[in-house]
Order: sequence, then structure tokens, then C-alpha cells
Amino acid sequence: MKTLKIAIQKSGRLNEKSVELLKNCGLNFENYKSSLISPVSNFPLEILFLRDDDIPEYVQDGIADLGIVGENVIEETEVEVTYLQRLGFGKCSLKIAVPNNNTITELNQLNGRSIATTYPVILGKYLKKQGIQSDIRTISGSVEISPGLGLADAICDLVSTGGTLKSNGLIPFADVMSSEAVLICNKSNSESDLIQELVQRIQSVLRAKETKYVVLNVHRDNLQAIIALLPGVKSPSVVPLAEDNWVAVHTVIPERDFWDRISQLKQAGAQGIVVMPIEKIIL
Ligand code: PRT
Ligand code: ZN
Repeated sequence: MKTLKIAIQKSGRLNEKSVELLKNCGLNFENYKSSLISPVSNFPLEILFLRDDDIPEYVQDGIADLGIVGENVIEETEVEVTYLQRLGFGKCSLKIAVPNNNTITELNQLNGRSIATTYPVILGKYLKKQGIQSDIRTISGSVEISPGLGLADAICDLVSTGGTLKSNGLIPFADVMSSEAVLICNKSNSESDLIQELVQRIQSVLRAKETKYVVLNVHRDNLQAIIALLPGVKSPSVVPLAEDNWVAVHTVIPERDFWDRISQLKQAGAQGIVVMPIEKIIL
């Protein structure tokens, strides 16, 4: 059987979450910082640890079959790969920011001004679409200090908390793209059974992460009202309790509207609510 190769970031913001995701898929491998390649003992897969910038091309060229990398890097490298799954981590936005004492308030005021960035391709396309002609200054890092040094009038960089912009006296001005880590594969093998198996495992882990397992006690008089509030995988399990007319309802609730649902359930008569994390949901 063919052994697949998946490229993930060796160190940096996406490394830990990528390793955690693969381990949660039941894959057994060593995560030695010194090795570039690590075999998985219980699945025909090898993990390649690379710089994130190299991952899209490795996947495009078939050196790796799969990769986990930020959408920003894929867009910047302009590779031809297949997107398989958004992974929900490494979320950030590529933004144009200007010094907070600046008079720039509209996009067309960037005409003829300079913008420092490590993302010249994405920024170039964005400005072209907006009909703006700026001088794009490509630099390799520490973009946020360039206006202070007089190197550029504005910057275009990734932002997550906004702390870096703030501490450098910059304010976000325009959203160029939003990004998160995604699973990609080489264009020619997205249909492979092994890749599909891996994607299904990843999806079952992601689904479980977005959902909580909830058990609640309810009097039979309130049962229909409670059931009406539950989304559930199918319909909830209802288990009789030792006390007459009381049942335990078992169900799953999406993380995103968790607190709203819980307070609605309490109002409808739910008691003794127990919430548990879910490891996997296989449909
Ligand atoms: O060594 P290697 O080349 O592999 O790593 P790298 O240094 O190029 O990348 P790394 O590890 O910094 O980021 C990897 C990926 O994480 C990026 O390509 C994005 O997809 C994603 N990501 C998510 C981020 C951020 N959030 C982020 N905040 N990448 C970088 N930043 C930087 C940003 O450039 C700025 O300097 O963090 C600073 C801003 O952060 P806040 O929180 O202050 O706004
Ligand atoms: Zn990088």
C-alpha cells in the first residue's frame, strides 16, 4: 500500500495545533523537534516537518501528498492545490494599517503611497482590484516597525489580537483577506481512499470539538418543551430515573450557542445539567 506524506509546520504558530489534530485522529508518531520526517506507526503515513512557506509548493509538486498550512501562504505562493478542509485554528486577517497620527481615512489616499509587506502578491491583487496604485515594498519581517523608521507610509500584515499594531502606534485600515489553517492535497490525488479516510477522521475530530455532550434531568411534564429546544445528532436519548416521572435526557449541543441553549433549557425545567467534552463524532 502507498504511504502518504503530510507536510506540517516544523515550529511556529501552526505546529502544536497540527500535531494535536493528527494525534486526535488516532495517529501514533514521535514529534522530535530534530527530525524532518516521522513515520506513523498505525497508518500508512509519514509526517514531514517543514517551514510553512515551503508547504504549498511541496504539495503542488507531489513531494508531499497533503499539507496543513495557512490560507495566506497558499494565496501568496499562488500554487495549484486542492482545498480539503478548513481546520478552525491559526485564524488571522491580513490587514492594511496606518500610523494612528495619520490623515489617511480612505483607500484611494493610498494612491502613490508606500506599503511595506511580506505579502506582495496578495496585496498587489487586492490593490489592483480596488484600482489603487501604491508602491509595494516587500520586506522579510518586522513589517510593523517600517512606518516608524520612515520606510513606508502604511503596512500590510497579519493581525490576530491586534496587540502588535497597537504597540507600534498603528491602526487597522482595510481588510485584505482572512485566513485560517487548512488541509490541502495535491490536485491529482484528492479521490484517493487513504486521503478520504484521513479527511473523515479529521472531520470527526473537528465536529466533536464544536459540540458538547449534555445530560440533564427533567420532569416528564417538561419533557416535550425540553426536546423542542434540542438540536441533537438525531433525537435525544431519554432514560428513566429511579424517581417517578423524572428522566435523564442525553444529547449534544453545538459549542457556538452553548450558553444560550443552557439557559433556555434551565428555564424550561432542566436540572442537574452535566456537560462533557466529546472525542469524536462519526456520522
Ligand atoms: O518558520 P516558519 O516560516 O514556518 O514560520 P513563520 O514565522 O513564517 O510563521 P508563523 O509561525 O509566525 O505563522 C504561521 C501561520 O500562522 C501564518 O502563516 C498564519 O497563517 C498564522 N497566523 C495566525 C499568524 C498570526 N495569527 C499572527 N498573528 N501569523 C503571524 N502572525 C504575526 C503577525 O505577522 C504579526 O507580527 O503576529 C503578529 C500580530 O499578532 P497580534 O496578535 O499582535 O495581532
Ligand atoms: Zn514562514
